[in-house]
Amino acid sequence: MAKLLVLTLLGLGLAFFRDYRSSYLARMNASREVKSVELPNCKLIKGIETGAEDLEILPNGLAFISSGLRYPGVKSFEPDKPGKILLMDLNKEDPTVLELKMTGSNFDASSFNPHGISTFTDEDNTVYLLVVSHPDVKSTVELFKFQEEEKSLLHLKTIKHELLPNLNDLVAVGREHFYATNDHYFVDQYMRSWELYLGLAWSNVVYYSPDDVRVVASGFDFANGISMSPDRKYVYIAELLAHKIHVYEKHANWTLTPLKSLDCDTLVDNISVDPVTGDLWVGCHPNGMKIFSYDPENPPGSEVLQIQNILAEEPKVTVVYAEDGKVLHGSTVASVYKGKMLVGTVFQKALYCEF
Ligand SMILES: *[C@@H]1O[C@H](CO)[C@@H](O)[C@H](O)[C@H]1NC(C)=O
Ligand SMILES: CC(=O)N[C@H]1CO[C@H](CO)[C@@H](O)[C@@H]1O
Repeated sequence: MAKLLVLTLLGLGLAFFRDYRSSYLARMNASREVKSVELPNCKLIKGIETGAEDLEILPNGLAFISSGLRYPGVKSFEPDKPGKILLMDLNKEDPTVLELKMTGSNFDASSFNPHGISTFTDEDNTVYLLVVSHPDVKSTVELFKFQEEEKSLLHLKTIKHELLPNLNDLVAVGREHFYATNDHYFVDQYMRSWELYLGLAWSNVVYYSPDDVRVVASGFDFANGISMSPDRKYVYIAELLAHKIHVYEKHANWTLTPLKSLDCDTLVDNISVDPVTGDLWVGCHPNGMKIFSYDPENPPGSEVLQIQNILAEEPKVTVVYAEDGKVLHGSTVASVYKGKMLVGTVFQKALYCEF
């Protein structure tokens, strides 16, 4: 009898883990093949070899690129070097990147570990750059003022808060005012893997302003990229491991209410919104498993989706670019400006394309 009980318990335990394992593989979309979609006029950007995890293009064609992310469990080609912010002028023919100097008396550039970024332009046309950073595996938002003449970023402030424990990305609505995703990846080594493995969906979205901070959406299986419609009425959130883009309605009191979600066949990372057309451009991982266990012989693939009319009953989803990782390992973000497109990756290169 006791033996039977032990066997039953063992069986139940195995079944439990088998279920979780298969759901884990499905969430990671472990075995999807990538059908290649090529673009004719693309080239790798010189000077980007350690990732371009996030990027944002200003309406005037200047692009900010965050490079050199060190993320536990994910490959880094320069694990001992601090990250940096690069600038690229997409109005130039054959644009190149330039590393922005970072200044400010209270800023420690040696522990800078940039992740998601967002800009805010005020009435005087001053551009502020907000950067999620992970100094010593913690999470902060670093606020910089962009000084175009000097090609530098003046550090103004470090923002930390107990409701911002493990940040991924943010979208600025003011100078010190944003929505941010906590992917819940940076809890600790042990919990991180179990949460990811079991799909506990502890990830959330937080509204931050200097005098009001609150969780405005929760229960995500790894909330990743966050962005906003050009009319600022809707917030878009990418739920990486559920393969979904969520649309939330934003209210005057900054609360968010869910409006709809769109299923994608891929792990959705960063979302950028074309300020002219309102289309969403999404950097995706067709095979999430390969991101977390890097093998140069079998690298993670890349995929870029364009989503038109997201509010319509049947939005139009186009795979603009896809390949098996020979060119780009694990695309995280894509953004467009006047017939040009930039595609970034977690830890490797970036691509510049002309349509
Ligand atoms: C915020 O505004 C929405 C829409 O007007 C309303 O439904 C909600 O109750 C408000 N929430 C709070 C906390 O004020
Ligand atoms: C393991 C797994 O769930 N793989 C899926 C990845 O996505 C493709 C396309 O949607 C599915 O056909 C696979 O079954």
